[in-house]
Amino acid sequence: MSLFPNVPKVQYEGRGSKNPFAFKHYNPQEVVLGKTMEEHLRFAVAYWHTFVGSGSDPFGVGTAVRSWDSLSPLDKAKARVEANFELMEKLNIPFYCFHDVDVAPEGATLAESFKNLDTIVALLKDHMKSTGKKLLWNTANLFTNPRFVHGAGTSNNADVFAYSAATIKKGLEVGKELGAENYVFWGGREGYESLLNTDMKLELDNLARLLHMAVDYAREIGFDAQFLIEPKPKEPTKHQYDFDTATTLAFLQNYGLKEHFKMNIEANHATLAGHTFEHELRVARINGVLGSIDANQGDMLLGWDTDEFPTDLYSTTLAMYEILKNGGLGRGGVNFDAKVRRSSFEDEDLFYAHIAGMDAYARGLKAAAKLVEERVLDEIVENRYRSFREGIGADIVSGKATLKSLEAYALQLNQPIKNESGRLEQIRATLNEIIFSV
Ligand code: XUL
Ligand code: CO
Repeated sequence: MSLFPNVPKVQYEGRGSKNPFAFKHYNPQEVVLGKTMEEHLRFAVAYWHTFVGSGSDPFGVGTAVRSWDSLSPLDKAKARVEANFELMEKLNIPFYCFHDVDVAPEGATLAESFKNLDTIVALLKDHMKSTGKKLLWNTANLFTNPRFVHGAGTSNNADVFAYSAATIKKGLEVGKELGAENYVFWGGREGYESLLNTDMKLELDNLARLLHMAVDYAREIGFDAQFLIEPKPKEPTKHQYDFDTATTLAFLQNYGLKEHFKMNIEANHATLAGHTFEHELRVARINGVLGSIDANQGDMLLGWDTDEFPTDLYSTTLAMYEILKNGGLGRGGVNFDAKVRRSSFEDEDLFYAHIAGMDAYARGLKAAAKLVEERVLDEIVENRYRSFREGIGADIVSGKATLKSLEAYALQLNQPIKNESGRLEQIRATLNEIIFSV
């Protein structure tokens, strides 16, 4: 029985198609720079937004109208599994991602929660087997329940730390059971409200202890997923420890965890941290830790995580540029950590939203491939830094230069020192031409 009877299978019809249930740019088998679009993009559905999200906000209850709304918690969970695989099939999306509590209702005890999870995981496994769909990543929700009021791994309460550890242990077992390609850690409440009552050093040490335990346990059970850590500066906590990529990287290095983790970079988290998405991707890329992305976009007029479906072609182009320069995302993918607007409450909107996001990333990929192929930015950057390839610049780069030799050089320089224009307006015009040509 179909849960989305009004939605046909979505196919690629190409530019100019007026069919709202068709891709205009995402053509899975089209080859771009030697790989198919499907291989480049590895799209994933975010279970929480798509099947659990209701459209509620701090001022209003949910608006979404779903066929499973009136069912009991466990039947609702089962209906959502059906909905997940039908939506993935109709949209030709190969992967999905979930938190434990997205797929199965929490019980009164931890043991009961595990039991509910086991029931749904068995169902997910059956569907994965019959459809060939895969799990990009799973994670443990250590932020919604009131027990996490003071944090999870960074709680002041050791019982909460133990509960969190048990939940992660189960998450790793579930990941192994379902063949997850990655496992995500997002520290939703791993931060603080005020330093007045916070032992920052103990909290950070404990967070590292918990992550080391997870690394050890995954090894013990033979779960070989890529571990990902997802930075976010704030919300729900006022200050979150995994503020941005650079901060998270320093934490991982400080605690001997860097070799075990890569980053899951989310566009809206980047902008909340005062960065662009491409900045976060660049920092991850040049440090060898770009693992996966949560594809969405924020609203620059609002100061919170609006998790909109990505439609900004500038952003998807520059994101895909970083990803191509990274040699791809490896075992990672493009997870739509995005929700339909509260006013888009019909089932069909879930499909239109994914089509919009997939087409925006396909266009971003095509434009980025052109930038790479034609070496547009490479040439600009190479030319801009050419002074470091000869003379004194080459001495600096090779390590031959010292403060003394640089002083001798600087003393005989003609003044004023000559600089060249950065040509930013011209570069942006070129970028416009490329984005709108694909
Ligand atoms: C929250 C967020 C999470 C993580 C997974 O802002 O992005 O959904 O992606 O816990
Ligand atoms: Co996310």
